Amino acid sequence: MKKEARYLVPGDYMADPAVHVFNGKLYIYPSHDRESGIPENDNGDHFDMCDYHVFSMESIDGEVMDHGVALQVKDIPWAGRQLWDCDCAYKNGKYYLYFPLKDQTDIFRIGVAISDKPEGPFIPQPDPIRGSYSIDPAVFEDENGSFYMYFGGLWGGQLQRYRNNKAQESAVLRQGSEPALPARIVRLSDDMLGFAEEPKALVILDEKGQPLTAGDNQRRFFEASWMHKYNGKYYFSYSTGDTHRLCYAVGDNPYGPFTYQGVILTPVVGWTTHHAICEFKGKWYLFHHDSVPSGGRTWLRSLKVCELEYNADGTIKTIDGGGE
Ligand code: FUB
Repeated sequence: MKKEARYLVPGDYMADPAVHVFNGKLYIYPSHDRESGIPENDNGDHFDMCDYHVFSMESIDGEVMDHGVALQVKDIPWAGRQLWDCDCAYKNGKYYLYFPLKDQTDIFRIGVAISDKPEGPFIPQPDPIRGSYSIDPAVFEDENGSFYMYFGGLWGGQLQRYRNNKAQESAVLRQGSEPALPARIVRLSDDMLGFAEEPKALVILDEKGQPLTAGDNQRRFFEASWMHKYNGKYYFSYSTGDTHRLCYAVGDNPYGPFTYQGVILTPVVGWTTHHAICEFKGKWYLFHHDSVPSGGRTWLRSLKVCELEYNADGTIKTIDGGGE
């Protein structure tokens, strides 16, 4: 592919890609942005998405096939509102779509829906995953066949409501030199429908081995977890939210700790930044989004892909997002 990023779905607004290779093809699981008319606020109410489409590609420069509606809010028994970033995993002949959605009390939970095909349609389970909370599930299969979910997001993603996996009476955002609120990691149960353990904190350390602090908003975790493995190392990547970067940290196992390494993507046009990293036919790609085609409307985002390159020491070459 050419060096510039390519817009993948020019006729519609798609964001928050999760990407996997299934049956030799790339499958993309994005959020489906729409104009709801809800004013923009820090709670993210303007991200009022109500369905998912799945896309596939046989080559990185080729046609992007839209497989149509894969799951919609009105078919989810426990639904309140807002289908945010989802992800998909394959095990034993079934595809599992993991999605965050507010329940009828306006609390984000993570649900799972099942299909025989990577493109769906997906049939939702009657209830959200027991013990789940917050947003942005990313599911990673390790080489031993274990599946792990990384999740969490601050502000509208409600992660600040939880301590030790329990909801607090009032949400507290950490400040200054306090350790940053961490993303969570949990191993999935063998049937893929639940958590096999209590979710754990995912700690990101600085170059001195100290946890990143809440005040370090150029580097600390905010939302949009992704995990990939490169040369035997575990690369946890994420958005810094209010500083609009995609950053990464490297560890020796799925749980970490992870050591901060640097910036993958500088800010894009639009408030949010979100991504997936995937190897396909011997090259690595960064799937992400920006709000250029919508004229900067942050809730109407467009899906993009560009090549991602590593240096010889395993660090990732920073990509220019073209924003501020
Ligand atoms: O799409 C809604 C939210 O915006 C996602 O869950 C976040 O990661 C951010 O991209």
